[in-house]
Parts: sequence; structure tokens; C-alpha cells
Amino acid sequence: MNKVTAYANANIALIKYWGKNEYSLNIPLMSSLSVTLDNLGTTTTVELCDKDSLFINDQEEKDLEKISNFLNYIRNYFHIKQYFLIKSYNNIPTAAGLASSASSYASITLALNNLLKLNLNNKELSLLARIGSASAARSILGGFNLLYGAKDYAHEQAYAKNINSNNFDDLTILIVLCDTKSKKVSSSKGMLTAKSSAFFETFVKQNKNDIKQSLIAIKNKDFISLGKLSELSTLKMHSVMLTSDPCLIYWNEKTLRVIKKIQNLREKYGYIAFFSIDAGANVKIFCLNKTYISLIKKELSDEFLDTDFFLTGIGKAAYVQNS
Ligand code: 2P0
Repeated sequence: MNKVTAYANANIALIKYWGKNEYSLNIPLMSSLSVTLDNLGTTTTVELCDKDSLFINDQEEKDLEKISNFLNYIRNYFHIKQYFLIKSYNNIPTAAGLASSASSYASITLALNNLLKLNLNNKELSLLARIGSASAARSILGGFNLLYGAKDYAHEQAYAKNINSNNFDDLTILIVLCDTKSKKVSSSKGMLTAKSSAFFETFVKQNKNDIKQSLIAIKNKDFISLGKLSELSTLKMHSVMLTSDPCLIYWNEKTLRVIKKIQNLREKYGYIAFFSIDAGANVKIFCLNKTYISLIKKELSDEFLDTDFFLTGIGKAAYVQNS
């Protein structure tokens, strides 16, 4: 076997993390709670080669720093000497705050696990994927996941664990594409200045309770509580970004108009949806089921002409396609 292909879905955190306690190992300073998306992600083929190279959607990557750090970690940790040719295909825009790095590194991790016969279990896969990109730790798994993080955590403690979420099987997600270009400041770079915000400490301090309350809401199928906690987590994270030095603004005008539209629709129809925004301009809208999402999509399409949408739901764990 000299080539392995694996697929992983992207994920969106309902309770966000922003900031790391250790940057080379990507250990998050706080926990995050995410949903794995359905059919939106990355297919990666890995094969042995005489040097490392990475192609994303058939384009060779010139900046190999992130992938080299990851592959060097694997070579050191597992005492191997091989180099790799990695070809990834995203069916979502790359580096636009749509979690393409999560699905990329989860798929690369799984493909390497198979190619090198590492026989890692889910916890070990999640730990390893996190070295590539912290959010990738969550894309190894399907459904709802909790990625542990804290300011004193060591490598072995920061992995993602699946949470029972049968209550929300019908959760439907509409992604409104407000900007598909790659962002100017990556999440990794943006997080480096998080501590400069006066609000950062409060954001970190509230994380434990945000996670606890969200887990209770999921258990009780309490869509409104989960939505309120999730929206607030997004707004708290973006407040930190806005008040960091230098100031980080990932939103654009359309982002704000979509937020306002959701608020207006809630006034009209009740609490039928909530939003989430990552390190990018795109807005993800969560609905309890398909009925309301169709209504929301129609309202948004009527107002935001020439806008593309992705409709998705709860996705499955990463898997090997062929080897
Ligand atoms: C999250 N984000 O919890 C937060 C919210 C973006 C905003 O995880 O530097 O993929 O590659 O480890 O973890 C995206 O950043 O960054 C992310 P790196 P990561 O989903």
C-alpha cells in the first residue's frame, strides 16, 4: 500500500475558543464545542515521496511552514524518516473562515495513520490532528464534539470527545457566503494578539460555564438556550478580536446585514434560528429542522441577490476512502 485517501468534514464551533497556551503544539487556552458538518470538507491523498509537498485543489502550496511543522512532529514522534506528497481537495472555499484547515488536517491525519500503519484510536487521532490545526481535532469525529483546552493543559489533555447529541439529529445549517476570498490574517496569527484585548480574560473565564450550560441545553434539546449561548460566544470572540492590538475585523457589511436579518426574522417568527461566525465574514445559521431553514433561505435569497449558500446538517466522522 503506497497511497491512502481519506475524507473529513469541516466543523463549526458553537462555543468558540480563541487563543492558545502553547503555539507550536496548538493547545487551546479554553475548551470549544462543535458540530461536524455534513458533506462539506476535504478529501486528501497521501503517498510516500522523496520530499514533502502539498497541493490544495491542484495548486502547489508555496508556504510549507504549517504542514512542515506537522510532518516534522510526526517524523520525530513516531521515529520515521519518510517524506510525503499530499494532495487535498476542498469542496468548501479555502481559508475563508469555513474551517477548511480543520477538515484538511483531519483528513491528512487519518490518511497518514493508515499509510504508516500507526493504528491510532480516535483520541490519539484527535491529539495528532490538533498539532496540524487545533480545530482539526474536532473534525476527526462526527456529531457534536468537545475539544478540551485550558491554560495549564499538556498535549495529552487537549483532544476532542464525542458528546451524545441524538436530540439534535435534525439540526440544519445554512452557510451564507459573505466573502469567499482567503482571509488576510489567519486564525493562528490572529490568536497571537488575543491577550492584548481588555475583554480576553473575561472571555476565557466564562468559557467553563458556557460549555457547561451548552451541554445541559444539548441534553434537554433546548434549542433557544443553546442558540443564545452560541451567539453570545461568537459575539464575545469577535469583541476580543475587535479590541485586540492590532484590531482584527473579520466581518464585512454583508455579515452585519445577515445578523440583522436573522434578528428581524426572529421578531417575526419567534426563535427559529441562531447564527455563528468564525474567523471570517461568512455567517452560519442554525435551525432546529428543515422547515424553517427553507423559509430563512428564501427570505435571505430575496434580499441578498447573487449570494451563494451551502445547506448542510450534522456530519459523520472522518473515514478512509481507499488504500
Ligand atoms: C473555533 N476557530 O473554535 C475557533 C473560532 C476560528 C474561530 O478554531 O491555528 O483551526 O490552525 O490551529 O484552530 C480556527 O482556528 O487555528 C478555529 P490553527 P484553528 O472554531
